[in-house]
Amino acid sequence: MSALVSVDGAVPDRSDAVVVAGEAMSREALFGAATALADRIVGAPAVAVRADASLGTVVATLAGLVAGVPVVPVPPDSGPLERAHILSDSGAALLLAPGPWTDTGLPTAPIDLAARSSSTHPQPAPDTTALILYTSGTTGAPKGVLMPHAAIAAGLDGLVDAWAWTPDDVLVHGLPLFHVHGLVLGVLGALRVGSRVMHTGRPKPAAYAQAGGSLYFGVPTVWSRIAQDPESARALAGARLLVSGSAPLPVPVFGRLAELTGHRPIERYGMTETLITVSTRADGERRPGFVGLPIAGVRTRLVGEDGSACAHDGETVGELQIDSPTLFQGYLNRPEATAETLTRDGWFRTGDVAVIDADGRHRIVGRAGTDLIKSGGYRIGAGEVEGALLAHPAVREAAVIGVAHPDLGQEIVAFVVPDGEVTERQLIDHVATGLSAHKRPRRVVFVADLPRNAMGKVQKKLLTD
Ligand code: MLC
Ligand code: AMP
Repeated sequence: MSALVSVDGAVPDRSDAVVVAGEAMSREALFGAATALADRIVGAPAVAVRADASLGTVVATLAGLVAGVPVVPVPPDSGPLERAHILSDSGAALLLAPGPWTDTGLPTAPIDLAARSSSTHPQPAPDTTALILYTSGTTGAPKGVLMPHAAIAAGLDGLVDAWAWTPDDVLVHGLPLFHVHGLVLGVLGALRVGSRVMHTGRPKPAAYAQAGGSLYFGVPTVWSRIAQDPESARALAGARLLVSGSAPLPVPVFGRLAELTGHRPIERYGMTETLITVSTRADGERRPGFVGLPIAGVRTRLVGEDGSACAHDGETVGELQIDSPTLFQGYLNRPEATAETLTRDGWFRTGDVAVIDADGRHRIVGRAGTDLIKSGGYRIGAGEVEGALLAHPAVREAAVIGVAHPDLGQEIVAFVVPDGEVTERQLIDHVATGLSAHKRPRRVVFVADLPRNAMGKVQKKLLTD
């Protein structure tokens, strides 16, 4: 059994301990099915999971944890290009999928929710890779973040402490099960704590309102949509804690939520590579625009452009760097990219710009570059979308930026120098045939040329302006 999550009888079980999109299972049944699958995959170098919002995804992920086999969650809407990259780069030997996905070239095994096994698997060592999470960088194809069992355990225990999360909680969310927020916090967190979890399928305001939970997770786009739906928002008044993360929560949304629900939301900050490192505490001050204090075991510092330490005065802006037991083990097959994320003394460079006040409260000001876009809480590399556009025969040049958007935080906008006849819709659809749906540009602006500096580099700042 995995030390990260287990059923040990200490937590009372029930038939609807885990509910995903209307399907329910007890913890015991879940672990029985996961162990049966673990029996079949044990010894594999890695397994890929078509990570749709289903109990199958939960069982398959647990099977990997139990067997000590790294799990690679694959976005169910990923286009053939992105999917082929993830499957070959990760070295997955098998694809676990609730339904057919025939074009992958990998052997596929179904996930049987009714199977049961009581075999005992040896506990994986703490440094065993639990998950390989694909995430976008500024350029090129997504990189596989190696996340070990011990980091996930440390990260979840820090949140349990910060949020006073107990087995009495009922966690509700509807986030994708292939990223840290939905999968690590939203599934493994609940299983580690022993709280019930109800996944709503999609994170619609009405579904959150009907769920009757105590602890709610959402990205800012979800909270912004709830804040615009007063009836759904008021239904959350009986909750214990509303938690926002993955992108900045706009201060007006914080205010509106507080007004309608009676709860000042908790905001927390993290990254795929670091898990959640900074959070407002349930028993602490909840200040709009701030993400709170480092969680237990995490150290943070701010570093200026000249490499010197910045004052923690609430005003001086620097790069946020992190030293934490929750850190990844590196990017799979990418030693140079991994080395670039670390300082000489071993701290992780987040690429986020922040201030810290005299009481240690953190405020994220923005990102250092323009090439990582956050749209609806999804991280999108401008370079990957540009590459997909350039593969179209009627595109000569392309530059992709994130533009401020009231609902999504940022929206993806592509500037394209055409080479022949092509429409905006054709280019948006072209991106979607290769990459995940959320990487599609919302808008394509056709231009005669792109603004470049003397070195020939595209000046994205001018495009944004
Ligand atoms: C989108 N649509 C488009 C389009 N883009 N149609 C045409 N052209 C385009 N360019 C379609 C969508 O497919 C959808 O259709 C409809 O438009 C509405 O899209 P949307 O506005 O994006 O809304 P929605 O699909 O409801 O998604 C919003 C959301 C989603 C918030 C639910 O973005 C989401 O799940 N975000 C969570 C991301 C996340 O988990 N991040 C965590 C990363 S981990 P249709 O037909 O489908 O309705 C991390 C660590 C940490 O960051 O700190 O947590
Ligand atoms: P991802 O790897 O998808 O988890 O994206 C990580 C990035 O999301 C971080 O580097 C931040 O830029 C952003 N992020 C996450 N949480 C917050 C937050 N609460 N406030 C501002 N930005 C955030």
